[in-house]
This record gives sequence, C-alpha cells and structure tokens, in this order.
Amino acid sequence: MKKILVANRGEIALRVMKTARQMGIRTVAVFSTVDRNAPHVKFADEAVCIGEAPSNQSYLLGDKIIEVAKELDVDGIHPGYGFLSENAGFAEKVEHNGITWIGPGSKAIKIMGSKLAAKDAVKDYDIPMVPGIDQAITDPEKAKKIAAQIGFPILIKASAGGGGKGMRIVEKESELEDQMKRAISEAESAFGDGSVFIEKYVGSPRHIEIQVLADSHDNILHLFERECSIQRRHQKVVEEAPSVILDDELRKKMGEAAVKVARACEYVGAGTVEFLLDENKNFYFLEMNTRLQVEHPVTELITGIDLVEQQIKIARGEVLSFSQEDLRISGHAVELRVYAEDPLEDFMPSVGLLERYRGPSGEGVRLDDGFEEGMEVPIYYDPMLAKLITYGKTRQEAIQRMLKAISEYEIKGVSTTLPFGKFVFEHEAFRSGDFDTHFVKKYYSAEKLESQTREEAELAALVALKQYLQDREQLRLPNK
Ligand code: MV4
Repeated sequence: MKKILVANRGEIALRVMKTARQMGIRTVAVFSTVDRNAPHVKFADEAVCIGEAPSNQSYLLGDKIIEVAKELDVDGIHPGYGFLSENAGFAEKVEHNGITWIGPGSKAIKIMGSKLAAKDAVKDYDIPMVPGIDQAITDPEKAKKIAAQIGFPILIKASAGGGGKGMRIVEKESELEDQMKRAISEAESAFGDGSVFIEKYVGSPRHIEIQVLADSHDNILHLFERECSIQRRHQKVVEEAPSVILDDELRKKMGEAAVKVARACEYVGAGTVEFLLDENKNFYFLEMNTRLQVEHPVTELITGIDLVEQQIKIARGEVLSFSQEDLRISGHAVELRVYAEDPLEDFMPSVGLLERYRGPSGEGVRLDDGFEEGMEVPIYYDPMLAKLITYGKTRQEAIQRMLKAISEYEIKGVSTTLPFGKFVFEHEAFRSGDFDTHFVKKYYSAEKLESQTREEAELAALVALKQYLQDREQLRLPNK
C-alpha cells in the first residue's frame, strides 16, 4: 500500500495521515471549499477539493471521492469516523473499484447498522443481552403482554436508531400504546425504517465499551475497555481507560464477550463493542460500532498499540503480530473532547474566528486537534475542536495532568467546553469513580460552573493581594 486517501477532515484526518506517513505511505486529503486551508489539507502529500461546504456536497460524496482516488492512483481509503465510515454501500463500491477499504467488510457494517440484525447475529454466541425482544413489534396488545413479562419501566428502541435517537422510556402500561405509536412514526421519518423493539430499562447504567482488533486470518483480540459514561445528551464528553469499576475477572468476561460479537459478524479490522453495566455489575451487549472511534487514543495510551497502524496492516492482509496474552494495561488515560460550544449557554455551538489558539504540551499530554490560530471554526461540521488526552502511571496522575493541561490551553474567539471539563475532572463523583450515565444531568449546571469560576477568581484576587502586601513588607517600599 503506497498511497492512502483519507475521506474525512479535522483532527481524525490528520491523526490517520500521521500514522500513514510514519509507515512510509503517501497521503491524499479531500476537502470542501471552507476547508481549503485546514491542517489536514496542508499536511497531506496531495489534496483535492471535492465540493462545497455542506457535507452532502463534499465529504459525503462517495462517488466523487472514489473518482479522485482512481485518478490519483490511491491504494486504500480510510474513512475516519462519521461521514461515510459506516456506509456499507460506500465500502462495497470502494472495493469494487479495486481500492482497499481500510475498515470492516460491508456485511459486518450492515448487520451492526441494524440493532435487530445485530441481536439476531449474536444470539447463538452466549452473549448477555438486556431482557427484551429481538423482533420488530407493531401490535400494542402484544407489546403489553411482553412488557408485563419483562416488567416496567421498559425502553422502546428504534432498530435503525443510533446514539440514543428514537428511544422512549415507558413507565407504565397505560402509556405504552401511545408511546409505541410515537416511536414507530418517529423512527419511520428519521430513519425510513419504523421497526422498534422493547427492552427492560436499565436505570443507572455505566457505558463501557471494548476495543477489538480482528485480522483476516480469524484472529480476534480485545484491547480492554473504555469508560464512556460521562456524556451529555448521548454526546460523550469525557472518556477514560481503564474503567475504575472493572476488575480483572469482569474485564476478561467482557473482553471475551466482545470477541464473540466480532466473531458473530465475521468482523475484520478495528471495532468497538458497547455494553451497559448495571449497578450489580451485570453487563449487556448494546451494539457494535464498525469504525475507529473518537476516543480511541485512551486505548492507544494504555496498550501502546497504534490502532490506525493496525487498521492499515489488517487491510493489507497481514496477520496480527501479537496475541491476547501479549497485551497488558499500563497506566491510565483520560480524554476530554474540546467542543466549540458554550457550557454556560446550554452548550450552544460557538463558531467564529480562533483569535488565539495555543495547545498544552508536556509529559503525558497528547493533543489531537485539527485547528490553528487564525482559523475560522466552520458551522457546517461537528463543533469538536480537539481531543485533549493525558496519561499517567495512575488515574490520579492522569487527572492531575489533565487539569494542568486544561489550565494551559489558550483559546480565544470562541467559547469551549474546557471549563466544563475542569468541572468534571474536579468533581468528587468523578474522582471517586462513583458515577453513571446520568452524571452530567445529575451534577452539572451553568450556575454551578459560574459560581465555581467566580469563587476561584475571588480567591485568586485575594492571593494576589496577600502576595502584594507581603512583598511590600519585605521590600520596605516607601509608603508615602
Ligand atoms: C439503554 C439504556 C437503558 N436500558 N438500554 C443510549 C444510546 C444507545 N446506544 C443505547 N442507549 C441506552 N440504552 C436499556 N435497555 C440506556 C441507554 C443510555 C445510554 C447508554 C450509553 C451511554 C449513555 C446513555 C445515556 C442515556 C441512555
């Protein structure tokens, strides 16, 4: 493989190209008109404009991207995350055009794109699932019978849904029929597929996901877990590895279950198997993400494995060069997603000019970003500016380094979630490890952040005043 096209933008496009270059592979960027001066375009060996700013006129134009790849004699296409990364049709077309798809087979993408198909695929593999049904349901009377069996509250989910879209909690039977009708029509209009199903609602779960790697020679490994419970409206904000809640025994069990899920869909490449973990540490398979995830760096830091390098090697048909026994967790990593959003204004996107942009650096600090000072943050794409990742020998050290890095990060011109990140990493519930997916809803408010910031400013002013008075004493400055 001599040349790779990265069908993406921002930090992940850069991230992929950096590994490709290290491997001696040439890189091709594609870009939209607003991204013409973006870092991923400057970094690439070659770059081609593929259209206007809106994604559906550029980064989602699969045929156009394949055309560019063929013109430039590209050997492989890496899709990053989002955009075309989980589009089975695109993966297929890439391969049909004689280009290597750096991702899983289209069959696995298709299966995991449907929650019901995923349940069906794994049903003979002895994988724990939330009590519920594995068939689409439309008849409210039948739904009532099933709900009575599994017990309220229940959750109605859309088979084609993802990221929490189309989910409805039903507390009691009298609400069921109405909620089901709404769920079906919502799923119909949002995904063009009205299939919904029912599960027992797990009230206070943690969200734990397992990284897997599978080569095309039937070897499947797991690279342990990531704790992703700190999220806001299904948008992850803080991730870490390992999770404080797993012991070696549970880690092994969940890792083995994840490997079975990958086996069930004949997975090849890097993938993530999502689980819910309830208060009694029972785990349940939720879904599988058939792409490289945003939060992959925390896994890289604790395992020492470059996941993009592995993706490329697997796509080249190589055999994994290590086994499960070779893998160890070393140290602890935490990640903060830095969004151009205002945490004091209900996380409203805050686009504009990056008047000042200086990232932190130092021991145990990794910054994956795709912006530079003087750049405009475009309104057309995800508002994530950067991922700040810190590593330490212990969780405590990783968190300390994170707080220091947050304080050194200089961003002016747009509001960011940096102060929100500081709130999370300083919070007692986070530090003690006693939290679930309701952390943000339960503990965070703009008022709290504001008063915390005000108190700190007052304290800083007092410290400065004290120092000033002390200095004046010691210097014996003339008073009048
Ligand atoms: C659940 C659940 C509770 N019980 N399923 C949300 C996104 C989708 N991937 C699955 N999700 C959930 N499924 C049952 N049976 C709670 C969630 C959920 C959640 C899961 C992971 C991370 C954050 C979440 C936030 C709210 C709800």
